Amino acid sequence: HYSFFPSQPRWPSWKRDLTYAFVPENQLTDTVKAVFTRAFLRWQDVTPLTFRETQNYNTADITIGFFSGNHGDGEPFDGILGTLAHAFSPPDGRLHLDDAENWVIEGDVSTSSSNAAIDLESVAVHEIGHLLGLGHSSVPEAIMYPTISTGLKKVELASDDVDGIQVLY
Ligand code: TQI
Ligand code: ZN
Ligand code: ZN
Repeated sequence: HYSFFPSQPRWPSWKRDLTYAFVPENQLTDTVKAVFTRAFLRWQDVTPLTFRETQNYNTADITIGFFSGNHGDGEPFDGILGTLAHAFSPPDGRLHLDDAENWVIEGDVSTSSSNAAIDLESVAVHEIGHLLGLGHSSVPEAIMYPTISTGLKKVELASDDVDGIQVLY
């Protein structure tokens, strides 16, 4: 079953059109950005929310970036595996990914699927769930289930994820 953060935070009802921006220093490729476009669409499809990229990092509701080790928010990354990414609950909007992981994008030959490969899109969909206010689910099929196998792609929302997000929005 789905869960929420304590006190059930969510984006306010007057803010249904959310903007997101990538950390400018990361200089991410269009391939990486497209992964997030797809991940946001999963949630947009089942809520009244919309997501749009903005170039204005300072005014974006949601910010996304890759960081390594200690990056200033008290939740340092730990190198390969362990913590892969984290996102803060609404209305914070920060989504951070561990730059040390072997991130893989399906169909992108420049990302290797060697050892400890982590599918970027799967993690993006999960972390956006946190950004929107979902905690973890006890349903193994759910995107918000707190385990993923290395090399596995899991990007389709389960009915449990949809039920949970539709309670919030
Ligand atoms: N990062 C944890 C996560 O996003 C951070 C975390 C731990 C957390 N406990 C939390 C976030 C409670 C919110 C509430 O779950 S992680 C997975 C999964 C991680 C894990 O790096 O361990 C995914 C990131 F679900 F597969 F285990 C992404 Cl998809
Ligand atoms: Zn962080
Ligand atoms: Zn999680």
